[in-house]
Amino acid sequence: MKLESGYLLKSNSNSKIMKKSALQQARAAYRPQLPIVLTGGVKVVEGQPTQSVADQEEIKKLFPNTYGLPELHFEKESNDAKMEPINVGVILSGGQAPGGHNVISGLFDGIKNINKQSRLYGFLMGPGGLVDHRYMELTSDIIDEYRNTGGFDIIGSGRTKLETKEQFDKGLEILRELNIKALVIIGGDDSNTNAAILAEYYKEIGAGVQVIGVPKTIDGDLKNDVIETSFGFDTATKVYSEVIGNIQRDCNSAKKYWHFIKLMGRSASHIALECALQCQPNICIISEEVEAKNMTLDEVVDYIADAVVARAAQGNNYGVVLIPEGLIEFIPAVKALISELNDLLAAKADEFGAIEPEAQREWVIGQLSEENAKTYKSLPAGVARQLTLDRDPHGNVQVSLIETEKLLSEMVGKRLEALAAEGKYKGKYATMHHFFGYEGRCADPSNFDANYCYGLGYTAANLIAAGVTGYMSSLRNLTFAPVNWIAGGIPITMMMNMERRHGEMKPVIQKALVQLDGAPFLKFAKQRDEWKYNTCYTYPGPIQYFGPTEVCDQPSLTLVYEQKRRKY
Ligand code: FBP
Repeated sequence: MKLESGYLLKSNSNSKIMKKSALQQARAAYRPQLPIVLTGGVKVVEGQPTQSVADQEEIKKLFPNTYGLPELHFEKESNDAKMEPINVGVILSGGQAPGGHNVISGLFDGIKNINKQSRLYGFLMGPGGLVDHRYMELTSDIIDEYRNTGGFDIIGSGRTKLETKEQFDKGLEILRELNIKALVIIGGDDSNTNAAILAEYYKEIGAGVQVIGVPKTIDGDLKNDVIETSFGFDTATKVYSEVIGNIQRDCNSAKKYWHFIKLMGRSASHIALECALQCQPNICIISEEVEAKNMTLDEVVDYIADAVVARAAQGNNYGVVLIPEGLIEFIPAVKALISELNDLLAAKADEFGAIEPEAQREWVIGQLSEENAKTYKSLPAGVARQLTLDRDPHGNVQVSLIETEKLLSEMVGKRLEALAAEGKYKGKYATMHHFFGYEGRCADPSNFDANYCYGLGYTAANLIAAGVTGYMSSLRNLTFAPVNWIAGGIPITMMMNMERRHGEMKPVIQKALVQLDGAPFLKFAKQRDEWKYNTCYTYPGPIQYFGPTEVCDQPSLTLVYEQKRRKY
């Protein structure tokens, strides 16, 4: 169903009367910087054939047409020959991340540079728009409204998982009708996994449609040796760091609360770690470390209570604790429980669905192994129930719905009561709870994300021009000025391994978790005891869009520390 041009624009905001803030107006004029190699004619240089990160034989068997492709990078070419016009489709998939609109504007400008007659179609509300044939043409008027803005509202996003042949075939109908020869999927690890599967299928049946992925997610867990960071991480962590800094200042002024702050990021703790590096809170829990040290929930609680007791002894009954939202999944006993629950609920979905909600807890306990039933019973009823609720379409527990910050602060409170009874703690313990996630996902992109996203979109257009499929758009060298960034494409199969999903082994992009021997974690670990007992808060302040480069253009500390080792 073709929707009137500008459908979402109008339905969202009645754009004709939409009032623009002063910042919006000034920001619209920002011109993202492109890598120098993309500013004229471009030549494609092939690297060596690639291998998947693990399970090579299985992945090769599943992707016979797109496995082993070479890495590509672009070099400058004196001849900027124009090509035939091309029609391209674009999809925003999954959670919002700052900069998505700039990927689309970079893609738009890139295909117009190939040929002015090229056309861009946006599929509405995520991958579902492709299957249901809901789309709109993105014209220059619409694109100009959204340059350098946050959000995904230009075409909307959704979490429909593209996985069946029927969906792929249904999608192909509309692609053929619109004469679309390339589809760009802007998404996280799961959506890019599906992009690779779609690319393989279209290649196998000779559909004549290229599929290109773009690495998006505030979580920062779609990265590896060849994809330095996903877009949105930089802006989102800057927004959270601003607010954490403000809370720290409030906390240090009133000196009466312990603030428990949960931060988005799904499984990985990259967001919490980056915010800790930026703000120097008293405590930041890193889920990956909890797992590696085989810690129990009680041990995590003891670690926090230790800080509360020590600070109270100095008369400081206040502090800040950062908690990654995926923590609960990383407590080894809970992880084992979730894994069994995933298989159980996949195998007996109908039986479970037919049980009255009040009886579900007992039914689950009766089905689980003894060890996991014990863990399940030990969790507060609300948290245990959350673990049995619907997964997202990719099979993930919806960790953002679990109130870990309250769970921990209550458990710490109980521990302090016990310590007080033993005469080991004298202090006041008043708490505040926060959850930062949605606050940062649609912020106007920082200069870094504005440039990075525009460049990723423009690179995607060049990959389309190169005629390749099953590639992810890539920019590297990101701690240098954008003009020096290296643009190219990485075969998505290179990032894949086999993992258990919904009770079956599936090919998926390997998630990047915090590496405990990586530079960002080591920097944090070196300083955290100092931060824990003393008050060493730093206050990053709001994102600056205009001003000196050291204030406006700095990439995340995670990227800076990770890339220090790397030489190009
Ligand atoms: P993506 O992985 O799709 O980028 O989404 C990231 C995220 O923001 C997570 O941090 C969070 O757990 C989840 O989305 C929340 O999902 P929803 O938007 O469905 O509430």
